[in-house]
Amino acid sequence: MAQFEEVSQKSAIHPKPVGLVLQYGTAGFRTNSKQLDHVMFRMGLLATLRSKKTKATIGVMVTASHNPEEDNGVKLVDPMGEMVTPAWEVYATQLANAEQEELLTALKDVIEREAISMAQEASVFVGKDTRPSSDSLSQAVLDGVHALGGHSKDYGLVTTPQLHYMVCCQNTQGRYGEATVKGYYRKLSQAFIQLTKNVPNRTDDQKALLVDGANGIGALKVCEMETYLKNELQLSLFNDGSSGKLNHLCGADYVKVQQRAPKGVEMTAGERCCSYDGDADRIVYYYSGSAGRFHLLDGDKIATLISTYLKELLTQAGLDLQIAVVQTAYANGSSTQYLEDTMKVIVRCTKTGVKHLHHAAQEFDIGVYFEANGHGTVLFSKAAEKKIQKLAQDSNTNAERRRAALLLQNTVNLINQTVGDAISDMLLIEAVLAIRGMTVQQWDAIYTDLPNRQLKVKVADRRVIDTTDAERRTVSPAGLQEAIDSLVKKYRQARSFVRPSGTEDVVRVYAEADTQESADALAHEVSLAVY
Ligand code: 16G
Ligand code: ZN
Repeated sequence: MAQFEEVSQKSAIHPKPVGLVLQYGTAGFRTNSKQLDHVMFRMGLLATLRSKKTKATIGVMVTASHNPEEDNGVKLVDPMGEMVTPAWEVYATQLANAEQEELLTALKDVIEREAISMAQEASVFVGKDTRPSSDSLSQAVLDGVHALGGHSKDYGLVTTPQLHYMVCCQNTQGRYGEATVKGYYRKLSQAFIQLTKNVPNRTDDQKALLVDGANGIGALKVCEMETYLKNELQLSLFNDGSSGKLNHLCGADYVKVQQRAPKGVEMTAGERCCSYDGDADRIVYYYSGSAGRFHLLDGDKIATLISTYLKELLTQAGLDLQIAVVQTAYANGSSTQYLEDTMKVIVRCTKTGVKHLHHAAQEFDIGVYFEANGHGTVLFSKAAEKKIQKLAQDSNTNAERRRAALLLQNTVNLINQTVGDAISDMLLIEAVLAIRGMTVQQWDAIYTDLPNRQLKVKVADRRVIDTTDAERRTVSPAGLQEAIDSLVKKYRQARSFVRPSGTEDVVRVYAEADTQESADALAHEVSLAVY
């Protein structure tokens, strides 16, 4: 077939290094950018097949998120803007690892197994982050799409969540919004302005926010968006990419793991600051307290703020909708306790990785999900959205209920439900703080984090560690869990777990306890037990 000849010819321009083996991990392929050209071409092929199979537009994002600038990566986006379904992650790995002469066989194998009609049209949206390697790598993706006769739209530089949003808009015929970057800015900014316009006496201080753009795509995009916000938010942007290196000593991952302010951000006491990661799908907040102490507000604090706000609005609106918060094992024990015991919301724990949280959140009327590292969003079921909309439009409803319903409706519009989105989350947090008249310190004081420590351990083969119970317990190697249990018993309010990383060749250790010294000691002792 002519189509396959084209694939053969073009793949020769994107040859696979012999013997190189890569794995579609938690968030796609990720490694040094020099090893990825053939993977990109092949993901262009696979996205085209996925598009034919689903008869919908598929997304391909070229990014390595918070990883160093020299790395790159690629993730596939399914029709509703969600991460690609796990069965196709397996195909992605097979296709990426097929040696040059096996590529057509591997491709035909997918076509056969999925009974794909090659006559079906295909459409693929492509986006990329600001890494120097992203230009040529996204071109390789496009080459792959075209080699199989697919149509493409190249969005160029966009954040990961913007690309997810475009795919969802396209496949819902505009019901979710317009599939353009401007359409995204308009939808989010209008919702933000609607939410904040009736907040009395917002001072300039309350509108001011320091943003660390991690020297990445988020910095560029939040700048573009600023004019749409009509001064309702006054951003001071640091690490905007004009001089610093991507993710280097800055960005959400650095701030969360190091528990310190990023380089280059000049913050004065009490000022609200936030950091995005390299592709702007994560956000964390922080401020400098009295005596210059650094205070971090991570994904758990964000989930608490948002779920508290939503629960209050539901009560005011008199809407009987079930709200749940989805976390991972990394969620600080204090946050879980506060949500369950004080807030009385349902809390679920899933394995690490956005797709797991997203999936669990879909089971509720309203599912708020956040990883402690700042990746998260809120999902509303279709039925919940309808109820909210109906009440917001019901002129017979009393004023208080209607006001709450209108706030809920604008909140729905402000949220990017396809995936965690630093810009959308930032606007939501800013709106919630404004509406509730809260300072960052008051938000921080909702509960006090238990001191905690994360460590990485290099082992010969991390796959010998097998976990259960949403990664909170190990089942192998034999004896490890018992060892952890007995170490944990030595400390107060203590908890610890280990899990193999899905993105690096290491085992991760997490420990929390009543004091920082205890958390540090426990993490250290557990890491010794892992060897
Ligand atoms: C990826 C995941 C992130 C997760 C992290 C864990 C997505 C989009 N990203 O970055 O959610 O927290 O991996 O990494 O799913 P680890 O397995 O190395 O700890
Ligand atoms: Zn990211």
